[in-house]
Amino acid sequence: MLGAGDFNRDGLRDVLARDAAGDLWRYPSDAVGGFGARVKAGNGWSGFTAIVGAGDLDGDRDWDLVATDAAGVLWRYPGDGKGGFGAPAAIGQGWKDMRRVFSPGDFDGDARPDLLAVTPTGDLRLYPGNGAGGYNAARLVGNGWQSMTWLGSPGDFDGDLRSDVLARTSDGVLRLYPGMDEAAGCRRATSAPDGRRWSSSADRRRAGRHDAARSSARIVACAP
Ligand SMILES: [Ca+2]
Ligand SMILES: [Ca+2]
Ligand SMILES: [Ca+2]
Ligand SMILES: [Ca+2]
Repeated sequence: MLGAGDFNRDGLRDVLARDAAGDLWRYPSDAVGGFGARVKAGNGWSGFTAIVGAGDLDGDRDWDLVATDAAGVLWRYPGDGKGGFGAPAAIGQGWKDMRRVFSPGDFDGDARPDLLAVTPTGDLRLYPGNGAGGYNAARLVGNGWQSMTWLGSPGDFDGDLRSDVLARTSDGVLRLYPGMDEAAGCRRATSAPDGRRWSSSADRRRAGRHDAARSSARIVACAP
């Protein structure tokens, strides 16, 4: 499984998966928690070391993919809004040894989707989407991330309108790393998930008090 996004513009998130032959398949959501029949989305994808649903990277309202190859080149595959992808464009290099590449969505709060990557030495780098199909220069937002056994994004989990990151530590603790405050950098993980905290986030979301949530955040670091 490679990432989710609405690649055919029906308003429902799809899932992409690559099979052993290098074919790319799209599994459309059936809107009731399952998937419809898979649809072939391309072939020749076997050479990529990472394939990531990147959000709408180029601003044309269709979901795009980014992929890294064995030579370390980062490619953008523009979604065509019909479940397929247009001709790729090389948008970066030096990605050969990244341990993990994923898109949390908009992590820094500028409404453009971003990319996060863990380097071989455990640095967590934020590549802010530039709204024009590429990424601005990376920002170091944490270190020590090589010890994480899983990384991903649940979207905006805490209701502050920024996408967040979930990480599982080597001792099995799941941590939520809230999306960045643009003015001050990255926030420390608040806690392992617990029911009370999540329900208070839901309450806050329902009340629409996003500004209060933001101003109460104390930004210190993204390091685990
Ligand atoms: Ca869809
Ligand atoms: Ca796009
Ligand atoms: Ca962003
Ligand atoms: Ca958030």
